[in-house]
Amino acid sequence: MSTKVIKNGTVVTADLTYEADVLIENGVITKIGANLSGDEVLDATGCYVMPGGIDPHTHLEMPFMGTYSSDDFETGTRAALSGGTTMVVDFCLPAPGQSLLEALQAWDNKSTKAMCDYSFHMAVTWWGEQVFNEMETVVREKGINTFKHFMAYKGALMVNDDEMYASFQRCAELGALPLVHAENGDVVASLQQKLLAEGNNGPEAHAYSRPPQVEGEAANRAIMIADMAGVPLYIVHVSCEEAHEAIRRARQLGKRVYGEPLVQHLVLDETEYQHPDWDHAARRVMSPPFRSKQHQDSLWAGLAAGSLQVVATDHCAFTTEQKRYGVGDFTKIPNGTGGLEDRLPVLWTKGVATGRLTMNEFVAVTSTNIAKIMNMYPKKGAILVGADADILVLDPKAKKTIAADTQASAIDYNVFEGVEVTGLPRFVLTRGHVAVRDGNFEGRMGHGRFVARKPDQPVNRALSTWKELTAPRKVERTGIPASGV
Ligand code: DUC
Ligand code: ZN
Ligand code: ZN
Ligand code: ZN
Repeated sequence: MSTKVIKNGTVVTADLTYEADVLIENGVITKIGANLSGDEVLDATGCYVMPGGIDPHTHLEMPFMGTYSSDDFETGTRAALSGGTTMVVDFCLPAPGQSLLEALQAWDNKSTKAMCDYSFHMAVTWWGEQVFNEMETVVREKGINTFKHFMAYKGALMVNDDEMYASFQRCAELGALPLVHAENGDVVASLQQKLLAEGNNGPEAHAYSRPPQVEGEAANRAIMIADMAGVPLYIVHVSCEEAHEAIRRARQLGKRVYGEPLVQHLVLDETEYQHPDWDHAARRVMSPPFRSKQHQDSLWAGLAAGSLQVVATDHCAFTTEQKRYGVGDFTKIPNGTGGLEDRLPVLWTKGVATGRLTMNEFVAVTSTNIAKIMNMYPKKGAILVGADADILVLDPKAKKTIAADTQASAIDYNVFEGVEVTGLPRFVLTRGHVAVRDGNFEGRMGHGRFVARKPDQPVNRALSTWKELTAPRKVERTGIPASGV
């Protein structure tokens, strides 16, 4: 069996930085140390050898808002690998009323094209006995331990509080982790109608219809509901101080609540929606929308302080033609932006190169923390003997200007167009196979495998807050007043 060795690099993990060679056999790291040799040498002189990025939030070939997101498992995972991300966790989205297992079959079929490893979250888009029962199969037989709940998209994907509470309790029983898209869908729907009635139909109105308060309210509500269900909680795409504040406060009280900002929200702001070009603004329509600088500062601070743990993309790419479904009515612009290829270089440039994040924090928020929260550490997210050889060799001196013309994604623009980035992959390995070599793509369609994730990691078994498990006491009364009238 042929071996590979990554030589002369500096290993950077979530907690250590040191010089070492890394030996790979059969897709797994088998030795880390000085002067290792192997059949093939990958020279990492001047580079950092890190766990490949994990993007815990993608929507590939997903039916949504009357169309399908345009990156599929081929172009999406090609984009991922091109930018140093070696695993994605995609959302399996049953239509309301559809069987979870049937939806999962569709996702299994689509994902056979994947070039890197992948896993799924299951969305709970409706509630009933069938969902309750199928959740157990999803966890125990299908290797999925995370369930997503939309608190927005009223009349489509949204679940109400009673459904969310029931599903959270089910997650607690199964040792699974609930995820929420936290926005108050009722308030959003009513703001949308008001804005349209006032003649505000352009893409800027999308942002006005989803102010930070709708996110802050929903984040607080989800945290309290999780607390009552006795389950930890993961809040996706945290974009504002109001939601971050709710997470901070919950964590300070001992609740296991995790927050995931997106690289887009860290770097791009609400002025994008004021652009005179309709296409420019519409291409940036996503939910939650981009915010002001003050919110960006809050998110950066949260990553440094540890109150926010993960940086994702919510990669849900639509072409300009698809965005134009919303000409004359902003509520019909398909929500979503790309970012899979750009997440690591943009976060390195705007985070590590500016001093806002250390290199170790960079690895933690782009890979290791995600692997731990999602129960796949240390198979993923680690440079350790026995870990999968999903490795990014990052050259901190390599530079490029982000441009749609040269990207792997299947869409015709890039929200980071013109941003100059440093810190690019010299090599990217997916389970030991070289997918990027000196900037050239060598990935293979169908190489990716599904990563099953178990429930009941200790952190997921813990109650949201510590409680002594005693049954509530029913009070026996002798004197019962006669009913009135
Ligand atoms: N937000 C988006 O912008 N797109 C996909 C789904 C979501 O919640
Ligand atoms: Zn969402
Ligand atoms: Zn423009
Ligand atoms: Zn999403």
